[in-house]
Amino acid sequence: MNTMLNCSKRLYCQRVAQALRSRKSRSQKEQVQRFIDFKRIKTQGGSGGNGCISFLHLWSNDKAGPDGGNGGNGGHVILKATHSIKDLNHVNTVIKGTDGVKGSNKDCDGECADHLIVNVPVGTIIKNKDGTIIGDLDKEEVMFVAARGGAGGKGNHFFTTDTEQSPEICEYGAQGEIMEYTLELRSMAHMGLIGFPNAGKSTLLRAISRAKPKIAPYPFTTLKPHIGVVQYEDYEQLAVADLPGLIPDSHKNKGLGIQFLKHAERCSGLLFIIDISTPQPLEQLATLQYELKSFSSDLIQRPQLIVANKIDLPGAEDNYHELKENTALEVIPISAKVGTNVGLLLQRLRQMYDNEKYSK
Ligand SMILES: Nc1nc2c(ncn2[C@@H]2O[C@H](COP(=O)(O)OP(=O)(O)OP(=O)(O)O)[C@@H](O)[C@H]2O)c(=O)[nH]1
Ligand SMILES: [Mg+2]
Repeated sequence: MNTMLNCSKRLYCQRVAQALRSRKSRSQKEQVQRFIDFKRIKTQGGSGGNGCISFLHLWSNDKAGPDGGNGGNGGHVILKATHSIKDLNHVNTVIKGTDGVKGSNKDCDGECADHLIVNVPVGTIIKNKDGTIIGDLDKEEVMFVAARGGAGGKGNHFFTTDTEQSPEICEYGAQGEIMEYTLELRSMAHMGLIGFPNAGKSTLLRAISRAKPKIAPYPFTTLKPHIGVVQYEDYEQLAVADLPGLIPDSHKNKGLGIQFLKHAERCSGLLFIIDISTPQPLEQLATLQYELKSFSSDLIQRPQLIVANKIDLPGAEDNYHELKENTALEVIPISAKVGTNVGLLLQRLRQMYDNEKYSK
């Protein structure tokens, strides 16, 4: 415990903003909000309105000529980047644009449909069916036309010529484009919690934020990422992602595999959560690092910190010393369940975040 105290003393000497713990009680609602950072969507532009065939009859002139109006154009489906939303939860998997209105008699053209604007978070990457990146919405208000609406059909008035004074033809409105895309978020959180199933990742996220991931003593409780926000006294906010558990050979797509590692790729820093109550913590850490390295060499270069969780359990102290002595990275012993050293961890997180921010 001496090392723990020294570590905390050193940190408290440097002035770091304190993390705020919310005093407001957690909502009692059962529904849990998951964070969606990847979605396949199908978009269809609105169809154009049909043209009209009509001939005008007046009291003075029974054959006053063709007066069929044109149909209106169908609306496009447009994706627009905005800071006001954070994930792809609300984006429907099938998005259909509005149809144009058909033309009518007395040369009335149908109304063109409004474009359908779907908001997506800033940092959304758009890939086509082959996986090629075709759009990157990296700034507020940048738009991407995901499917064009069809043009409106011409009415019979349009087809009147010198030789054909009463055409009985018109056009159908064109169908809107049908496209398929994959939407992905470039960045999901500042820190990602990486660990084996049951290491206590969800318990830690609950302890430091208002997020409500399910906690249970069996593996793979968490199947989709959850994001929690840590608030600091200087109003800075740090997003932490609770990711599904990783198992050996994940990079070969075992367990939740590649899907999991893709979530990890969208976090700027990595927090390795080791269950320190189980023997051979070094092996746990080596496996986690090997999996990340095998997936992407860039991933393992990100800022990282080791969290030795469950320090309250018997035997944990010895395992902690074994881990600490054999790794060059900083190890912080905590108990997410009891709350030991959680404040210190939050300070350390803030330091890492500040270092990253100011080094850019
Ligand atoms: N004694 C003790 N138990 C803990 C601690 N942290 C978590 N646990 C317990 O460990 C079990 C697993 O915790 P979770 O938070 O669900 O683990 P997880 O890493 O999110 O697991 P997956 O979602 O399956 O990957 C639960 O029964 C927790 O109560 C701790 O610091 N001390
Ligand atoms: Mg979990």
